Amino acid sequence: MDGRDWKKFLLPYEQSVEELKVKFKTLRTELKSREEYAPIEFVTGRVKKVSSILEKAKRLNVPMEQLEQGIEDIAGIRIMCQFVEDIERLASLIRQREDMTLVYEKDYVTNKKPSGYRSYHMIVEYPVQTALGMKRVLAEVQIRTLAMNFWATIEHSLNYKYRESLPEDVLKRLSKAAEAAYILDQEMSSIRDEIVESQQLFEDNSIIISRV
Ligand code: 0O2
Repeated sequence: MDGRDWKKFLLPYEQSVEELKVKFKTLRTELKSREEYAPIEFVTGRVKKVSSILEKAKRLNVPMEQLEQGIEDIAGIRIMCQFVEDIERLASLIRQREDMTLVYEKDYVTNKKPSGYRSYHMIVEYPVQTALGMKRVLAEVQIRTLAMNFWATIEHSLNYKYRESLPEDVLKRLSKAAEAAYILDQEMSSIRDEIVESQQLFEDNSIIISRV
């Protein structure tokens, strides 16, 4: 594929990422305005870089004509939550949606990766309306806490720098940091009710102040 072909190939993925970001951001706003607790802190999304698609295809032995089925995270959505409990609540909201179909789930929250990585992955099929008609694309929705995201972001950038051959001492520190992030999540969960109540009070107060 040349540059123009890649551009065309990635169009439905770009559109899907944009639409899915809007949908999850809207879900957050809607839950908040119903005065319900929203298990979403913030949402990001990206389309995988061509070099990264090719690298993964090579690693998984996916032929070029099977990229659409073989690489499941070309369209990627990341949803950050405050508490570990929010992950399951959000996953169940996603399972109930009628605008996307769940294909399968990978639970790296209970089963962390050897690297220390923790996150909940849901592979969904999303029907996107293009100028040429409807196209079903695969998208990966990653759900994680703020602490898990902090760790994964740092580890990802270090891996990028060292090209996956991290020095031993950095690996050890990362492993300790993953443990610290896990403990932080547990501590926050243990005072979850107090935190949620105080955040709601703060929001109610801000509404009263902005109305005055
Ligand atoms: P990009 O393009 O840089 O955003 P695999 O990729 O095959 O090793 P697996 O189990 O198939 O792993 O994972 P999956 O569900 O395909 O998800 C891959 C993505 O999950 C990665 O995208 C990361 O976003 C995240 N991820 C998985 N493992 C780790 C890890 O050990 N550390 C960090 N920081 N992130 C991880 P890419 O490949 O980074 O894509």
